[in-house]
Parts: sequence; C-alpha cells; structure tokens
Amino acid sequence: MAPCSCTSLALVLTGILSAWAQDGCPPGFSSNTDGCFYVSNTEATWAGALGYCNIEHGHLAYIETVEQQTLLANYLKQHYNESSIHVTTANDYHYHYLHDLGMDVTGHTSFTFNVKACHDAHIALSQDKGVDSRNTYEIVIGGWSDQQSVIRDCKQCAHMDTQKRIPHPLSCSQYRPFWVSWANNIIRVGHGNIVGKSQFMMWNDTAPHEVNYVAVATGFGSSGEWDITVGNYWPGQFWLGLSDLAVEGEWTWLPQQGSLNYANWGPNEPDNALNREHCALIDIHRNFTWSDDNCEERRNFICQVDL
Ligand SMILES: [Ca+2]
Ligand SMILES: [Ca+2]
Repeated sequence: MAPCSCTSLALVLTGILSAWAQDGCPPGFSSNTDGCFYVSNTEATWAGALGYCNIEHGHLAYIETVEQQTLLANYLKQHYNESSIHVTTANDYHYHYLHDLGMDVTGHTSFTFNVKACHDAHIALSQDKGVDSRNTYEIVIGGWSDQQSVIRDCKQCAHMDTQKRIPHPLSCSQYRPFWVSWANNIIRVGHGNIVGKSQFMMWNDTAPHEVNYVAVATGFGSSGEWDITVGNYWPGQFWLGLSDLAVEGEWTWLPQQGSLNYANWGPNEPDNALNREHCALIDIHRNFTWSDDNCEERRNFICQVDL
C-alpha cells in the first residue's frame, strides 16, 4: 500500500454570508443587495455565457463599485474549495485510484498535479472503476524515455494526440506542474497549475464517456511522487458583462451600455493580447483582478438578474 497523506483545505471565509439569501431569485441564484447572482461551474464563450444569462432574463455580472467587487470576490472565495492528496507510485504500472485515497472527482472536470518522476507518468480517466475497461482515457506524460506524451482512447490503445516537441517534460529530481481537464468531453493536458493555460495536448472525443474515476501510475522503469489537487471551479476565470468589442479600448458594460467608472484590472491588463482580447473576466487565481481575454475562449461566468 502506497503511503498517503490526505489533507483538505477550504479557502478562508471572509465574506458576508448573511448578505446572500434566496429571496425572489431564479433557482440556483443567490441574492445580495445588487440583485441575484449565478456563478457557473461550467464554462462557455463570452457570447454563450451571455445567452445563458439571457434565458434567465439576466445579463453577465456588472461590477460598478468597489463594494460590488468586494461582495462578488467574497462570494467566490466562500464557494471555492479544493482538496489535495499525495500519492506515491512504484515502477509497476499499477494504477492508484484517487477515490481510494479520499479524493472524489465527481462533479469536477479537471485537476492539477505536481509530479516527480524520471519518465512515464500515466493518468487514467475512467467512467467505471477499472482502467482495463474500454471507457478509459489514458494520458502518458514523458513516455518513451521522457521524449513523447500521448492521449489514448483506452489503456494501451491508439494515440489520439501525440506531443513530441517538448523533450523531457518530467524530471527525476524536481516536481513538474501539470493540469488535466475533461470539460465538454474534450480531453486536455497542459503545463502549470492553471487549468486551461499552456495546453500541449488535446483530444475532442466524438463518442465520449463519463469520467467518474481518476487514477495515476508509473512504470516502465520509473516510479513517481504526486501531489494532486481538485477545485470546484474550472478554470476559475469568470466572464463579466464588460467588453470593448464595439470600439477597441472603450470598455462598456453590456447590454446596459454603461461606461467604466470603476475598474479592478490586474497588472498589465487590459493588454488586448494579439489584438484579440475584447471581453473581460474576473480571475480567482489573480487575486480577483480583471483581465481582458479572447471572447471565444470558454470560461466560467457570473450571471446577474436585477430585482
Ligand atoms: Ca480589446
Ligand atoms: Ca489580457
């Protein structure tokens, strides 16, 4: 049995819980003094998110004062939680289920991890418990002597995506950070611990299966140490109703067409990177500051219904 130290942490609650009741709001919305709010744990393009909010006769959230910024940031802090476990895997290609180690991925669509292994870090995303079943995605990072990474549509099956251009993604002596996501039936793998950033493999499964179990393994000459974390929001960046689509650099709250009297942009934002960033989001990973981003990217979002 591999050693396991299991910890669970919830971010500090600093909010004004009593400000959020359920008065007169659509199902799933919480109310505060500014209206009803819905925080998505799914993701959509900016236009898609706006459409979702419109169905509830609302709009993407406005943050027009420092008080509104504080209230929304506190709400996100209160509802964001993550848990972490440590896993040791031997050189035996034996899969260790996170579920058996106290980590449940049900309802999640991603996780992040730091792994120390010379090569051959394997991750299985399975519908049922049993990586030998057909309903398993198998991800290999740093296989083939740490020269190649792949996504397979079952254990040891055909390669659906291959990445050979990043030699030595793993290290025998250092932990390396990665993320894996299966949101919207798209299997994605990236560097770093911010889900959605620095992606290096992707497979859009046209005949997808659910992911209810995650397991990790090493083998083929390598053992491994893993620190694995799941959080409830993916990717933790939330579209706001703020855009400069109409006139570059003129940020406007839509559809109200209010001008920007208060802003909480992060460092060097908005930067209109690649001339393609015309929609604004609030970022849980950047101290709840705002960034401009590509409107076509899929992000979490916050809907607001005015009472
Ligand atoms: Ca822009
Ligand atoms: Ca930007």
